[in-house]
Order: sequence, then C-alpha cells, then structure tokens
Amino acid sequence: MAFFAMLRRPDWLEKTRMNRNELNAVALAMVGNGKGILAADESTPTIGKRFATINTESTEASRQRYREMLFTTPGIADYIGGVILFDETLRQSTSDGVPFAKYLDDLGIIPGIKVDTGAKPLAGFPGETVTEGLDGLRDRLTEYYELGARFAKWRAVINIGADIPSDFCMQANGRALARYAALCQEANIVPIVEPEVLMDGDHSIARCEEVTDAALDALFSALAEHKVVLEGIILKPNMVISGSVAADRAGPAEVAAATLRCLQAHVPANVPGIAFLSGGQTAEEATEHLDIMNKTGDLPWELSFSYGRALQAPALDAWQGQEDNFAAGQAALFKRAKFNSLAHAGSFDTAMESATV
Ligand code: 5MM
Repeated sequence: MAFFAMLRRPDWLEKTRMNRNELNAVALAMVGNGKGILAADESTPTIGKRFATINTESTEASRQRYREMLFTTPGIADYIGGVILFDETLRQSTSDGVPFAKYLDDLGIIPGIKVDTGAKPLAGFPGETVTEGLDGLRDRLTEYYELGARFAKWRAVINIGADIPSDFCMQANGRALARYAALCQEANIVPIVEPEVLMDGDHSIARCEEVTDAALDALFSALAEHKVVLEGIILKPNMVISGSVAADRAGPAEVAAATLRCLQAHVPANVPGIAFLSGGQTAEEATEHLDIMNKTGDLPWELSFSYGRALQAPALDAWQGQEDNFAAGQAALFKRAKFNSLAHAGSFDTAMESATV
C-alpha cells in the first residue's frame, strides 16, 4: 500500500459528518465541570404513570407545563449540562413560545433525545427483552439534529431472575446499542449508551456485579466491532447494588466499591464520561452513592449522573399538578441538581439533606 494511502483513515469516519473532537466536546459539556444530565425523556405511558401518583391527568398540555417547570428552574444550568427529551417534548415550547431545545441551548444546557422505541420481549427467551428502534433511525437522527438535539439516548434492559439473563440477551442488546451508537456518531450526535441491569428482585449485590460485568463486557465488545469512537460516547450504567427486595441489602460503601470495581474492569479510560441512572434508588441514596465514588478520586472518566426519578420525584411530589406549586417543584429539583453536582465533585455531605438549600 502506498505511504499516503496508509496515512489516510480509509474508514467510514471519513465519509460522514462526524467530527470526533466535536463529539468529545459535547460529551464533556454534558458531564464535565460538576454537571450532570436530567433524564426527562419519559415516554407518554411512563409519564402517565408518574402523573397518576399525584392524581394528575396526563395531557399534552399538562406534560408541557410539567417539563416547563423543570427546564425553567432558576439556576439549574449551574448543575445540569444536558436534558434528555422525549419526541413530543422536543417539539414543544415554553409558554412564551420558545422551543424547549432553543430555551435550553440558550442557557448552555445541551438538548438530547431518546431514540429507542422501547424494550420488547425477546422471542424465544422468556422474561428477557431487546430494545427496538433501529429501523429508520438514520433519518430520525437527521431530523432530530435539525430540531436541535446534539445527543441521544438508547436504553437496554437486562433483567435478573432465576435463569436470566442469558448471554444471548446481553449480546443482542449490546449489538443494538452499538448499531445505534454508530448511527448517532455518523449524524454528529453523541450517543448515551444505557445498558440497565434492573434492580428489581431479591438478588444479592454479588449477582448484580456478575451480571453488570457481563453486560458491560458484551457492550464494549460490540462497540469495538461497530467502530464506535469511545471519546464520543457517554456510558449510562446502573450502579452495582442489591436487588430492591433482597433480604440483606449492601450499604453505601459496598455499593460504591463494587460499582467502581466493575467500571474500572470494563470501561476504557478514553470514555469521557459515565453518568449513572438511578434505577429506583431514593433520591438521597443516588446522591450519596455518587459522592462516595467521587471521594475516592483519581478516576479516568467524569463520574456523573443522568437521573430520572432521583432528580424528578421530589419535584413531582412538590408540584402535585398544581399551578400554585410551580416554584416549590422548581426548588425541589434545584436541591437535587445541586446535591448531585456536589456529589459529582465528591463534596457532598449527607448532613446537607436536612439543611436549607
Ligand atoms: C426518565 O425515564 C426514562 C424513560 O423511560 P421509558 O422509556 O420507560 O418511558 C428512562 O430511560 C431513564 O432515562 C433511565 O432509566 C434513568 O432513569 P432513572 O429513573 O432510572 O434514573
């Protein structure tokens, strides 16, 4: 091969819009500088379930108003670097008519979009799922970029049970995540890759670690095969934690140690950021766990948060679907965002939970 032909990168990256430096800069803007991600991408059925807990009807208007409450929280941009939106929300605007994507971008918060179409039963593998949404994804990503999205999210769901997960399920989900991530990078969109090992069940923390190990192993093998540029992704994993109804649940120090052990074994140092999901932990637990991990220091990646429930549950509870509670809902979100930002820096103290913010 001629010398200059060897110097050229004859791979697909040359033929696409992808700019690896730009992807890396976006990823770091999402989770660097003590910032994290607000996962506000509940699909219509999921937000309906959340609203049902506060006896609030889920309509296009109530969903808009709730998301407006979250995004217009004064001071939120100090702690939140990215917001994951659902398709409907990306097309909505503030009450003043400013598209949410523009509103967020003007604040310095990067808008993102959930692009998977949900976890569906994996044929032939009872109790297991594979996430769908690859068909037509290239065209959807082009449209989402035009609407302002600069990152995307895809969530795979791995269930722990008596005989599950199977290796096949983890491989199938890893490959789907990798195909999604490659398509995102082609469209100059940072992919959040989320292989969620569910907390549901009575399994031990050791079992969660074993499964998370296997899920991350399958994921990073698939990402390599699909030539995904690791500098341009964000990993959104579960923490390694006991099952939600386990008899003897591991404490915060053990959760932090097991999670770091797992991540250090599987996540290459050139991944710019890891942003945890909260997965059913209380808001307080999710903050404390993140803080302990960051207090250990000397980690190769930004270790941040991409919480849905752990950021929103207190805000939803304070709001109760009532216009009079708009500011109270914002204050509740502000508190969680600030505390998680402190935890990102390893500067949180659980005593702050009872102090006024
Ligand atoms: C916010 O919830 C997200 C969307 O869920 P559905 O697709 O079920 O509507 C969800 O993917 C979320 O981004 C992650 O699971 C993290 O949220 P938690 O609540 O686990 O922090």
